[in-house]
Amino acid sequence: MTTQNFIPFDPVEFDEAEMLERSRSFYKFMDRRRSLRMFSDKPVPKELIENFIRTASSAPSGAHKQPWTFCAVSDPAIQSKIREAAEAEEYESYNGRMSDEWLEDLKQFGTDWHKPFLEIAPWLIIVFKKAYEIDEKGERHKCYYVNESVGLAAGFLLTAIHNAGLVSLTHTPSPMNFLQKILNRPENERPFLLIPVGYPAEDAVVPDLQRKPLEQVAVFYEKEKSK
Ligand code: IYR
Repeated sequence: MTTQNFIPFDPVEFDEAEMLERSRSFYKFMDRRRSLRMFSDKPVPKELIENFIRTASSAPSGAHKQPWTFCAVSDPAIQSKIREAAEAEEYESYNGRMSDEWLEDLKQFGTDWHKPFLEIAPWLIIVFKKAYEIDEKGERHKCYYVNESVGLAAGFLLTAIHNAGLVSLTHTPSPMNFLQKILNRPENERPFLLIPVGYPAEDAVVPDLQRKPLEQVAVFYEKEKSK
C-alpha cells in the first residue's frame, strides 16, 4: 500500500463505557425517526438545509466520486409543478400500474395518489444520482457503485434532518423523470429520491409499525471465547 499523499488520521476517541452509552442513546434516538406525510408549512431556515446537504455529501462513495446532486426547492411555483407531475404519475400507479399485492402491502400506510405534502412542506430535497460525470471540458468520467453511494448519502441526509429535530419522507413517485425536466438537470443526473423536509403538522399521526428485533436482522459468527 502506498501512502505518499496521505495525511494523519484524526480519530474520534471514546473509552469503552462512553462508546456503550453513546451507541445506546444513538440507537434510541434513531429509533424515534419516522417517515412523515403530514407536514406543517412552518418555514425552515436555508442554513439548516445547507448543513443537512453538507452532512449527506460527507458519505463514502465509490472512488470518492460523490456522484450526487441535491436540489433544494422552497419555491412554491416549482413545488406546485412537482406536485402536479407527481400526482399524475401516482394516479396511474394506484389505478393499474401497481400490483394487487403491492396495494395490499401499502394499505397500512393509508397512502393514495394525493400528495399535498409536496406543496405544504417548506422544502423538498430532490436527490439526483450521477450515472457518470461530465468535466468542464465536457468529457465523460465514470462513477462507481452509484446506487450504493447515493443510498448512503441519502441515509446521512435523513439522519441529519432527524438530528436537527425535523421530519422527512423518502418519497419515490414512479416514474420520476419529470423531476429531471422540471429542475432542468443535465442528462447524466437521474432522480433517486424526493425528500420533503419540515416540521410535523400539529396533529400528525403515523402508522403503528413494529421494527424487527435484532435476532431477525442479525446473524453473528463469533470467535469462541477462551475459558
Ligand atoms: N410511490 C407511491 C407508492 C408507495 C410505494 C412504497 I414501496 C411505499 O413504501 C409507499 C408508497 C406513493 O408514494 O404513494
